[in-house]
Amino acid sequence: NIPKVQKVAVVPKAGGTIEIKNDWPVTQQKDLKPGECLIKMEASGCCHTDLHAALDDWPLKAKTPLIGGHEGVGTIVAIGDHTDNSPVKLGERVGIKWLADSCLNCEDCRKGREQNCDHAKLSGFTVDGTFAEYVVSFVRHVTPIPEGFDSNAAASILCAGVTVYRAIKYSRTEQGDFIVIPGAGGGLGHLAVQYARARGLRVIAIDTGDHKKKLVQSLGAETWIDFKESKDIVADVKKATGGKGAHSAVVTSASSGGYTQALEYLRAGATLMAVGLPGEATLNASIFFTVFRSISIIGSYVGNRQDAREALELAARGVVKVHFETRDLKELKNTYDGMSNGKVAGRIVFDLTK
Ligand code: 8ID
Ligand code: ZN
Repeated sequence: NIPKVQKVAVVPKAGGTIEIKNDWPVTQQKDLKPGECLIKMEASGCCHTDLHAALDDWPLKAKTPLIGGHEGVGTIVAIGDHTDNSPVKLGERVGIKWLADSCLNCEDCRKGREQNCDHAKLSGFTVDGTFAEYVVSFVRHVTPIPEGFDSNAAASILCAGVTVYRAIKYSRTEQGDFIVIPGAGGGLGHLAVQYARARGLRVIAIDTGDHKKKLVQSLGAETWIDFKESKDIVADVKKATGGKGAHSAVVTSASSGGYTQALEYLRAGATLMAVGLPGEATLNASIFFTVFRSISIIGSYVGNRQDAREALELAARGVVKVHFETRDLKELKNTYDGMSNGKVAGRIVFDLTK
């Protein structure tokens, strides 16, 4: 009993405004290709990437019309005929992440960088995403959700969580090291604070406003720097780290601002993990000092199937918690406005069961 039509949020053309449609067709069982599955959605988080896609402010172009959304949880209600060796079953609760599918056979996939696969399909970007009641996804890449873990709470682990989990995993930090998180009060950032704490790192959180300050302090940030109030962010980080600077920065701000001082407040041997994705900015690094101070600059892009499972496992055990507010999908436009103005602390999650 899969309905013929559904409610979705759609962007009809590049940079256009969002429309809520109640009569969007639902893909039926007979129309699923081998390897595809149909998921009845329960919840979807709203990532700043969805806003970049809707605004068309990236050098990559999304499909149109576009149903955005790429961190969602739901139940498999149909699987395409002739799907061999499916790792998931009908009735199973799974997550949809940004990386909807990859070939699993190329060098990138074999090396575990599935996100760099030339045949990658991207949820809410090159294929329709999770701002819908029913989504077509791919059995090989959906992620089983640990039993008993609330769907609304799990949703944002599928993008925000996995992304910062992986960035911190590869940040070459050790227990007791200092890590700076610009954008700490946002969706990715507030989870980065917690994954960093879980690894025994000392967190210096950079963002703005009292609400975000309280949030990140409650999550275990040791130092707070308000980027709108600080007179000298580099000096503030140096002071918090006993004069030497931090061992790593995981930059999760959606604008280039969060990157500006990062190379200056890092100590020798440190690692800059580039995560936030402003569309046009460049990173201005001195070649001389990058070499002389042995600085690593690493681009970190979402995560593979294993990263997703690891990030979810920690969250299901309560080691990290998504701080979220649930809304109706009709609120998508308001949510984007709030994000643009920096007013969203943590995440907004859409309840898709209503
Ligand atoms: O795979 C990836 N690398 C990946 C995955 C998912 C998302 C990258 N992203 C990108 C998004 O496309 C976006 O560019 O990460 C960025 C952050 O996504 P988000 O966490 O979903 O956005 P948000 O909730 O709006 O949080 C951003 C925070 O940055 C702060 C804002 O106040 C907000 O709390 N911020 C800004 I804008 N400028 C800042 C600055 N100069 C800053 N914080 C510190 N310093
Ligand atoms: Zn995302």
